[in-house]
Amino acid sequence: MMKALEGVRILDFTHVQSGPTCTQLLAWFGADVIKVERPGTGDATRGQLQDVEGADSLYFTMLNHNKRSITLDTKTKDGREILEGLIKVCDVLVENFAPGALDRMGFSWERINELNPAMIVASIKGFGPGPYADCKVYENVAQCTGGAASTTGFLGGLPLVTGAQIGDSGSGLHLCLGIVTALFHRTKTGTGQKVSVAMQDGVLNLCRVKLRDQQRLQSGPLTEYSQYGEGIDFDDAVPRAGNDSGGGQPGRILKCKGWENDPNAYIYFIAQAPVWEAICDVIGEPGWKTHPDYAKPKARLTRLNQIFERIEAWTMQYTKFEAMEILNKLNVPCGPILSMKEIAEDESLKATGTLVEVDHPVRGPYLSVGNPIKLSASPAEVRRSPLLGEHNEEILRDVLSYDDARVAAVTASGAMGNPQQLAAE
Ligand code: CAO
Repeated sequence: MMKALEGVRILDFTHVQSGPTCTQLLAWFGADVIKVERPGTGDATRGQLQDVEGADSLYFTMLNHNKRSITLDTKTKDGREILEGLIKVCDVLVENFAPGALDRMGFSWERINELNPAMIVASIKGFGPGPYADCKVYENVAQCTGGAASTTGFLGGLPLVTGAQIGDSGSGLHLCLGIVTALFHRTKTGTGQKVSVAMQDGVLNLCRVKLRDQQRLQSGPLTEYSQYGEGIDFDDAVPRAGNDSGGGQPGRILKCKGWENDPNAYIYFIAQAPVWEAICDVIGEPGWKTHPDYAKPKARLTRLNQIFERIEAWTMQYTKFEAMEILNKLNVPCGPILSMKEIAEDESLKATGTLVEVDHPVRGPYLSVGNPIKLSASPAEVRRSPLLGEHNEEILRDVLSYDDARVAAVTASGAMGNPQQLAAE
């Protein structure tokens, strides 16, 4: 079966999380991803949060599947020459260096375009053009500057960052879409272009509904927020809304049986209007179906705390899975709060390949998240991440057509790392 991106060659200059998320997706879709890493250390995440001594960390292995690795000091003469060769034969260069690093390396957009006019150059930076354009950025900085932190948490509490990596992995997803779009454009025009994603922009895009609410504030209070029902005035900026549902249907996280000892014995419950009558029946409040204080969604808005307290008295009689089963039959949108342990043991996620067990020659088997995007004619097969410089020689020979003498000369030059160490490997 032909992979969707078979024949596309990616020069992967990414590191840490945002860029590698993007190139891993491209690799899963079938692109040949050549990861260029600094000799000796490689991507810094190889050595970060290590759980098995001497083995690449899970941080690295889980973000770099299906790629090949070449070590290259791009600031040496031979290293630069190899990089130039790779630029000429690759379709896309992806990077997430600090602002200006690629230019300082001698590979400006103009220079790359000169070497390969069809090349697409895709970059992630923390910010777009503007006062912060030169700043280095990590995940939580992007969550804070893109509107996520100020709108996450409880009213009166600290702003909060979320566990979902919307700054890093979110930007990688955005960039990936930009790249395949630019590839499509290139098939029509033959020319490359720059694809840029700022992490702040990516987070803001994911916080679109909060910018919606910012503007709605001008027309009055946000009636679906709990604070409206609690009689607390709104300020001039979107407040933190706890676990309120972001949409037009009120929702909350409610306790389930065992909540006293289990931090995840909760269910997210959405009191969707079309199933209101079924909710009233199941919780034992049939009178609410016709009572003027409860029958219509608008009337319920000022009583959400009281309503959810009553629903919670019902959910607390059941485990989150029992409650889910009962509510699903009634078409009530809901979901148990799943711990990472429960997710890691979920057989249905394993059956679809969303969770995969991967073997690694140094660390042994580990669990990873596979490709969440399923293509029927191009299923993703997850292969382990490369060891540092594992494909040095293979890439020189197969991609750049170097002969024995040239491979030996480049290896001896030190451009790919300490020659003695390389010989020992
Ligand atoms: N050969 C030679 N030099 C190399 C090299 C190679 N193979 N690979 C990298 N380098 C050099 C770079 O050229 C750069 O040198 P200069 O500073 O002299 O130009 C240097 O290594 C460091 O690169 P960096 O500044 O990108 O790395 P950092 O660790 O200092 O910063 C980060 C990391 C993530 C803050 C920064 O890269 C960044 O802001 N990236 C953009 C935003 C982003 O993606 N952030 C999310 C990261 S995931 O949380």
